[in-house]
Amino acid sequence: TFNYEAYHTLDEIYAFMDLLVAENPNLVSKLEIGRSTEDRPLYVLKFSTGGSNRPAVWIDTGIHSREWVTQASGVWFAKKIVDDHANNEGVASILDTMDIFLEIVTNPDGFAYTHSTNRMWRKTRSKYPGNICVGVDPNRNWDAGFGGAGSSGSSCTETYHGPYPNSEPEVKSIVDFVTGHGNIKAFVSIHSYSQLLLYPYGYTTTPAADEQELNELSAKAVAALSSLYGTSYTYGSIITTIYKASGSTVDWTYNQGIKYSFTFELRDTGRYGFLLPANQIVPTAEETWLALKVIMEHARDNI
Ligand code: 0X9
Ligand code: ZN
Repeated sequence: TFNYEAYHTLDEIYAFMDLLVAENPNLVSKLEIGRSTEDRPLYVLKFSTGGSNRPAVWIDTGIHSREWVTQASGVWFAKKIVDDHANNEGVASILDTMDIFLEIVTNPDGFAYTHSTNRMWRKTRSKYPGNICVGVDPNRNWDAGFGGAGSSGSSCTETYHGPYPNSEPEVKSIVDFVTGHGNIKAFVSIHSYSQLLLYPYGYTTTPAADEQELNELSAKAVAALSSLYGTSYTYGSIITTIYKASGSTVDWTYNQGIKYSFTFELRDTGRYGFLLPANQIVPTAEETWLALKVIMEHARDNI
């Protein structure tokens, strides 16, 4: 049986997904939304109890490959959705009206590289003619303030935005999926670390049109998260809470009309940083799930 209290390789996570689908064929299916630069499949798990093109929640983990607690939490979320559905509790009622899409390994090339070569690799693994260094920051590559301050045009930096918006297949595949679906109501992109819950914008100080609602929802989500183990979270807009970041995921999704667009930065606040000990995986996933449930329920109740 799968060990949720350990970090896993890409192959192990792909095997986990296949087993989850095989054991729960009437709830879970696996979509391939594209291929990575190194031709790895980009898999999304779909949790659906029926209907067609239902309003949906999107969750991605691991777009920054070194943020290992996020992919590990994504695995735990997948199992939690299945268990809640089987026991008719928790998220089960959400699945009566909404679908959930979960991309666990959003940057598989980077993730494989963190296992094989450099545990601290963040970016994709694309190569462009004329660039000295490999990789693009997939959280600066989106078409929202692309190329602005809070991103870099130098390929050797950690925040290199890439040659043009959506240059990275890992990004473009999500863009095509979201626009093709057309009915996504909440979009949550999960990073680590810093213990933050963030909403748009990152590229401009102009407040989001829904700032007040997003702020109040964040407060509720963070309260739920903290209720489990007392983990303290800060929340607010990206630019006012951390720093200016241009071309980031949730700014693009928000501008597409997905009102409930959020980024999490999971545990911790820097003691271990990206190297969070494995014994914190399950507690991190459990507490995060409480916040996600608040966001999903709010989206469901405001369709
Ligand atoms: O810099 C980032 O991309 C994120 N921090 S991380 O340490 N995970 O790399 C924060 C960016 C804020 N989030 C969004 N703009 N979506
Ligand atoms: Zn990140």
